[in-house]
Amino acid sequence: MNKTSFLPVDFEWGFATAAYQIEGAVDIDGRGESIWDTFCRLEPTRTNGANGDVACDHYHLWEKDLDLLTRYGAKAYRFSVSWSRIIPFGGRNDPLNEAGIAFYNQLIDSLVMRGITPWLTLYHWDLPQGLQNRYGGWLNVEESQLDFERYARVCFERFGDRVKNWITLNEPWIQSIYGYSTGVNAPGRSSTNEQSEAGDSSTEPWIAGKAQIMSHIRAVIAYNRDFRRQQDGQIGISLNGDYYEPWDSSDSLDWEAAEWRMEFQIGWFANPVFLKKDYPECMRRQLGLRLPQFTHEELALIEEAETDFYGMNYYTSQFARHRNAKPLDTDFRGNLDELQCNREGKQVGEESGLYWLRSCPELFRKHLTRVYRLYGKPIYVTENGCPCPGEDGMTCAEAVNDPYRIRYFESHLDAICKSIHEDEASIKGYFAWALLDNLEWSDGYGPRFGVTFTNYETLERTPKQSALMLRQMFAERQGII
Ligand code: LGS
Repeated sequence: MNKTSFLPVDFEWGFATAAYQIEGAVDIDGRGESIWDTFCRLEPTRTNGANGDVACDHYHLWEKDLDLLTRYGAKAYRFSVSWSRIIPFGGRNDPLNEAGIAFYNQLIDSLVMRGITPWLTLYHWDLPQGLQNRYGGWLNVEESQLDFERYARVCFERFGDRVKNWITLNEPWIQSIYGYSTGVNAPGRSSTNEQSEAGDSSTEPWIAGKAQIMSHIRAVIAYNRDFRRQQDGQIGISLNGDYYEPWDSSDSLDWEAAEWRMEFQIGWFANPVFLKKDYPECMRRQLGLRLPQFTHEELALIEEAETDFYGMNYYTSQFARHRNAKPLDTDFRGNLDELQCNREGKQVGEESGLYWLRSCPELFRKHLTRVYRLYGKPIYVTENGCPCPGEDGMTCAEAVNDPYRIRYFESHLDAICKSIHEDEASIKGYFAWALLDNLEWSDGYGPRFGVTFTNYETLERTPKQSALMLRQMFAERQGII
């Protein structure tokens, strides 16, 4: 094995999932409703008729899923907690649900007994419907951050003796933009999409973004002040982000557009969280006061909150082409077009089973290195994966043979190694998305991201080749075999 393909022995690796995508059992043991239950029920066409009522029934079959992790040799497992299982109505004065807490306690106990490190995401998009009803959920910055802090504290108190790795929020960008601009995710608000609830896409995404930033900040402060000394863990946030190259590499405006695109996607959250400063300049310039300001008190909290790591969710990359016309009020990209071809007609990466996802490991390397240089925190890749071409319609026997996914993983691990060895980035872990095929949000059960095939009729799980190959790849790279 080439010297630059090595990964340190303590490099963390495993598989990831999220509660609503796998658990099912939505009305069992006192769980309260979440905005995703409502979203799927009210307008089933928005999710291809799918919902999370059963999903992979992980709530009942969790031991089988942990058996898979053991079989795959995973060192770690990233999962999310459903807020409304812990606090059915969600609020800081609402009662706890001991049965929900017990579910996660047994899961965590079993992981620890198996020697698998739990990585717990507090929020993966399933806001309690109670908070949506009570005050509009993420649109109420003041209330939502206090309720999130209380929820986080309950999790630190009840799970923190065994959980040492915390991710506050998953992809606040997607929650804000898909939930409040395009309306394709819960709570499905948009001023442009006719299928959605009427919302104001020129302001709401930016408010929802601020509510999540402040929620993260408060959870981090709570951890650092009251739990860190005793529990000795780490806490971070998972941000999505594609890498953007200029559409015309000889045009400085396209270079600028590519940079702005990444600022609108990543800097939006990473500036306050990691650099402890205001939103990126280009956002303020385009959005003006539609982008909410931070008050002095909020800036003091931002200053205090020390976040330990950057969780990176990465799938694909694109080209950015600047626009000359004045941006629409609903524009959230930075006034540019996103394209899969550059000016010379060169396509970005290699096609996968989803039109928006093209495999671009070289650009992943650039992305890792850029993020490390800008924000200076250790990176854990908290999601990376793909569906294979044609996998959507395959039988189990066909799908378990997944060389495309194996190559995707291998080439993305190569990119990580290059970024570590040649670009000196600090990258400390990798989670493949996903442990098993699951509910792909508004795309329903079509796209299969799992390393395990899920039969949605029988709920049977069958390992794909990539699951076992990943174990092999890490063993080789970590010098274990
Ligand atoms: O399953 C989700 C994966 C799959 O692809 C996971 O829950 C999320 O955290 C994450 O967002 N995931 C994901 N992201 C890529 C989203 C790009 C969507 C582009 C659609 C273009 C119309």
